[in-house]
Amino acid sequence: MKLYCSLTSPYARKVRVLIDELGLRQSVTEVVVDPWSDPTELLHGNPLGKVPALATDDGLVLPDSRLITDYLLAQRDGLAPPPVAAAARWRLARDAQFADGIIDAAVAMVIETMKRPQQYLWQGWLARQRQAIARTLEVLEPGAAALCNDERVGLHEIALGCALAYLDLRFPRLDWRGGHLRISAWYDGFAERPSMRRTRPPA
Ligand SMILES: N[C@@H](CCC(=O)N[C@@H](CS)C(=O)NCC(=O)O)C(=O)O
Repeated sequence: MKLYCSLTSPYARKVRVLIDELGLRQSVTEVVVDPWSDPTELLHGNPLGKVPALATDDGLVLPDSRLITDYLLAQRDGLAPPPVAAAARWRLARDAQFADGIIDAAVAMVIETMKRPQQYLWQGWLARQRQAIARTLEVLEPGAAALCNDERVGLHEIALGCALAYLDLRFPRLDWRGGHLRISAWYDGFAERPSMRRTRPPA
């Protein structure tokens, strides 16, 4: 398989971490591209022009980190088993969606500050994204004692780890740790997992 990715994309990082956690590293070649420069090889398989995109061994190219995750999990089991109780399973699915939402908000802020011409900068939009991130961390904090860093982790943990790492990368002065001591304590350990260390963006 081939994974089209960039080394800073938090969506791609979720997939790259998952690949390592599933022990699929030898089965996937990473092809590093800059989606913003519209490389032909990416557009050929993924007309949406976004990373990540996964070219399967059957020649199909799958866009979107969620779809790729589903595909990889269908190939290989290796994450923490889901809770038996449906309510607990839905809660973890919600938390994974919240983590993805933090990534969406952070990426929206990056586009606003790094891609949009300066004269069109929309401060209200930036503030809205910052508030969404702050509110979501507030909701996740009370349950953070249940976040794990065992041999097998869950999708919600991978997504949250990649979301927080992206906040550190792009917005080091955001201080997401303030007031979120449980999440912060968990993240410090999670960030040292081999999968997270391997996928650290270059300085
Ligand atoms: N929902 C997609 C989002 C992917 C995405 O927006 N990736 C960014 C990189 S962080 C990208 O390729 N942006 C280029 C563009 O928006 O044209 C996913 O989960 O994979």
